[in-house]
Amino acid sequence: MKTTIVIPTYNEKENLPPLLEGIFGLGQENLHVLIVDDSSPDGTGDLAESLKEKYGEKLQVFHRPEKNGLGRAYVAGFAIAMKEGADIIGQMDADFSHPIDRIPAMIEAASQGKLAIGSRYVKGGSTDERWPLWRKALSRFGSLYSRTILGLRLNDCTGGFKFWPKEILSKIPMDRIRSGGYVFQVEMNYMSCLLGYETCEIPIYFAERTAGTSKMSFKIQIEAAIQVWLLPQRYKDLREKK
Ligand SMILES: Nc1nc2c(ncn2[C@@H]2O[C@H](COP(=O)(O)OP(=O)(O)O)[C@@H](O)[C@H]2O)c(=O)[nH]1
Ligand SMILES: [Mg+2]
Repeated sequence: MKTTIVIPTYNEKENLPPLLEGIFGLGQENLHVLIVDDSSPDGTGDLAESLKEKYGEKLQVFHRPEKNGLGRAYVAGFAIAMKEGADIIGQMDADFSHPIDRIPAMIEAASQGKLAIGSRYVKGGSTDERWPLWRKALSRFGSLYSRTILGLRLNDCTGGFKFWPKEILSKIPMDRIRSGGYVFQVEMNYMSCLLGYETCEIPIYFAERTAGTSKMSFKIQIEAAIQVWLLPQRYKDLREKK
């Protein structure tokens, strides 16, 4: 079974080489990585190209002309991964917040036909002690907010470490996604739940990045807060079918 992990990058040049080292060092069979870089000014895209020499066809790079949001980077990456025959499509951040050593467990869960979500808020999961209190509160609140408004039966609604069986991902109408930024994670979970797919939350420790900077912004947070309210109306047809 072919697994492709889609990794969006924007200014991640320090993280990319050790990240790929870690992922391919797992020795997991038939594991591929697709980097989606938004023309990072720090040269992450060129660096990714040069790493192809080391990893060969296991590493692919897709370049987008400008920074255009995490959600849109994923939509583009998912389409490529599926077109190239991936059976399982993973998604993870480039900054080591998502634990590489949980990848085999995530693939295992997805191979059973479930959406595997790396979860900070189930037993055994946690977030970095170094995370500032406001960031912890925001993350926790964001999850509860989405869960309550959308009726999601998930403990971690906003996390970005997920593995999709292609059977689920191919049924999600991604052309309807309007979220440009991080709220994309919630929108995808919502659609998957409306379509009746099962999820499996796998506990993770979410580490704070040690290199590079976060791209989270006030604008992204506002988009998320508003979009969550709009989703039920936007997917009324799917809700009614349920
Ligand atoms: N291609 C692309 N990647 C992005 C964009 N915004 C964030 N990322 C990447 O998405 C991942 C998560 O972003 P990060 O800044 O760590 O967000 P945080 O963990 O919520 O602070 C990282 O790999 C970023 O490089 C974007 O607009 N385009
Ligand atoms: Mg991060």
